[in-house]
Amino acid sequence: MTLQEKTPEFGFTLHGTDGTARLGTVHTLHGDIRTPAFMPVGTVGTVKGLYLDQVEGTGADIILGNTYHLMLRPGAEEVAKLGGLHHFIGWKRPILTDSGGFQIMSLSKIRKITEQSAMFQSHIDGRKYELSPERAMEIQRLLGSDIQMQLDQCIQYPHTEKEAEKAMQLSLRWAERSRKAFGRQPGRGNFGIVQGGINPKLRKESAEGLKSIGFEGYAIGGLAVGEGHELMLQAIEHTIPHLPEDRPRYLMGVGTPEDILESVARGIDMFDCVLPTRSGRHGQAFTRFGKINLRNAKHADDLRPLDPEHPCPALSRYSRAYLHHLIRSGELLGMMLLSWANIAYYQSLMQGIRAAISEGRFEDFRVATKEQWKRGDI
Ligand code: PRF
Repeated sequence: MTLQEKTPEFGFTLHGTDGTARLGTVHTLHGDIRTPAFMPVGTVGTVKGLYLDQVEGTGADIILGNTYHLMLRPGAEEVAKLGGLHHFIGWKRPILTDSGGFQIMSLSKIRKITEQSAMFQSHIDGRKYELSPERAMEIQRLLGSDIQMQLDQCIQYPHTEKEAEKAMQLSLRWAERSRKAFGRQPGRGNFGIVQGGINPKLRKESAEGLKSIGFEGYAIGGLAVGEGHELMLQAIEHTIPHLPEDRPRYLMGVGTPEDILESVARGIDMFDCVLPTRSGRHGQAFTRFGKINLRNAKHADDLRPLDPEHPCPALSRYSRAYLHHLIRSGELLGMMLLSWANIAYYQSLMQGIRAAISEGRFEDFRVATKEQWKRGDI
């Protein structure tokens, strides 16, 4: 008798709610993702400065990769030839890939958006590329990612209502084409992306349009692009009621620990952001006691670790004086330790959030966590 393994279905289980905060699990081909989840960003196939063992050790269930970067180098067909992104980088758990829409806006030089596609010049060597919704999905299929994002158009803030409407409508038409191109991929999911700037009417129209196409999950895009914390939270509040309850909700490119806490309170399940790794490389630590800038001279003689009680050595083993010295000296180890510390802190924050929701004390947790950030450790 041969044992045949059944391909796991992609899906979402909502275990419970506490107010509008949700506790769930996303099921994928490469395993489960506990939500609310923070996804460390592994843009070019590496969470910058961290070994995968460290990423795993912090409790991350999923990492993110980027269509834009990987299509330029080493190329989607090349990654496929090497056995797919999981095999290439040695990560066995779920991977989400972004579609490229946002990176074209923020990174590439010349770009031209037409109904058909986005044309852009590589930020690496200036070569010209075309990315259509169909090609964005093809690339993500070649990479073998577990969650594949539709191609969308994200605009900057401030914007006019007309610009927001135009980008939202184009994103909706691209959503339909992306969905068709995704086809059927057992164990993998395709997420639509809500656009519409900060306009409630446009957000509603976008969410309802995506819902009628039907996706395995729904992302909120076009935020954290300069509008600020309060307007971002309002836009989330205007979007959430129009999204289905039985699908995961992903807030793209967000954010600070406070953004995450407040967005979870409003019903978001998934997050990604370069902030913990990028600011780690610049000497900034996120901790239970708030932000600590290790470049600051006041840490030069401070023998305390960032957080003596944290299980991650990056937070509990190395003194602030040493971290200060490493960062001031431009040492690789300083950047690596702070990136590790920040991802570890973010994951412990998510674990704390999940425990609090599961025990029905999320509101107390939210208030106490923010108070601790404000109080610091002195
Ligand atoms: N669209 C896509 N990726 C994104 C965004 C978006 O709007 C954002 C916005 N914060 C981050 N990453 N495709």
